[in-house]
Amino acid sequence: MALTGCEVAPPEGLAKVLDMGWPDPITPEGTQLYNFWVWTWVAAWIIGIIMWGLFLTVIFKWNDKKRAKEGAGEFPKQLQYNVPLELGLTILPIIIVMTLFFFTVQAQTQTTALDKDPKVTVDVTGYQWNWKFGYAKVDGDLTGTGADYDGADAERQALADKTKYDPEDAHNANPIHGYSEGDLSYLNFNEIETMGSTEEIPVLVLPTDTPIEFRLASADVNHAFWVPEFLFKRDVYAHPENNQQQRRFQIEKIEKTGAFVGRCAEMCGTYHSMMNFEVRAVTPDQFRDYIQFRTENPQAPNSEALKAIGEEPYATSTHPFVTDRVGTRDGENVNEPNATV
Ligand SMILES: [Cu+2]
Repeated sequence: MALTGCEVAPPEGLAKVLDMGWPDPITPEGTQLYNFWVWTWVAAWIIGIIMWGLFLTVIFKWNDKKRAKEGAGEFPKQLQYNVPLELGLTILPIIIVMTLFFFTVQAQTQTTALDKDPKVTVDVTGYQWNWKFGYAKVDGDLTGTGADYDGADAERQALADKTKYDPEDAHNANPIHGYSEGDLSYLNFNEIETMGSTEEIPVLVLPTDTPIEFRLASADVNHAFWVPEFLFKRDVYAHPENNQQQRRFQIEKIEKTGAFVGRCAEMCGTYHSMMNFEVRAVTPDQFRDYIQFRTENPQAPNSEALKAIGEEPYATSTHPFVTDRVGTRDGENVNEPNATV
């Protein structure tokens, strides 16, 4: 067990042991959850060591064999009905549970709070088995023009809204609380979108040091949006509101630039494990150039926009997978990064 924690040089090494494999967080919310996790383990270890110590002391100091050897009587001195001790052993666990509860609520409240005044709002659509990202709103100081950017695609949204009801003369019209089974009106559509494919991992470009809102929805089954470095995941539902799910969550900021892998964390079918994406955190200046490039070049793919701001054009934290069944039988299921097929 000790050897599995190979990186042991303090202080980073010690943190690696205490965080039990959690990645280093890149958001304030992640840091809060990280600290909660580590300190819960510290408290658990302290209590565990005390309890094991007591068990072992009792087992070895006052066991029957040892007492027989010492020529002591059959029973040791009986110490039941010690009221202060029993009161203490009742109150102490209550204090421990209350302390854990307090820090749980604190971390959870900060993580799920929707008062972070987002400057960028991203629509995330999960589907079997990939992701689509779109920019719904970008604040004026991040657009390059000074004006707020509204990225909703009114035309496609209007088309989606039309799917809400079946024509009344259809067979079994409007079966779900009056809505059509094929209702897609809850999905969000954007002018600038980044869509994953079998050949290309979708790269979601986001600025650092900026509050960001994510709005999640699934086009089919349940998925979950998970960036390990956020130390947070949220289920992605179809009809989130009807399913009593909060589709929005916010982060105060991403604290450093870089490429961070994202994954689907809800078993969603055959290629669930290949449903990866990448968050590419860039500086606010780069992000401004990126949004400008994509609004001015609506036909250009995401990779070109990334190249234009001096970034790697394709995902660097993960790679696409071959998803045809024939090709995966020999275990060679890794695509050449970004090979064109
Ligand atoms: Cu999924």
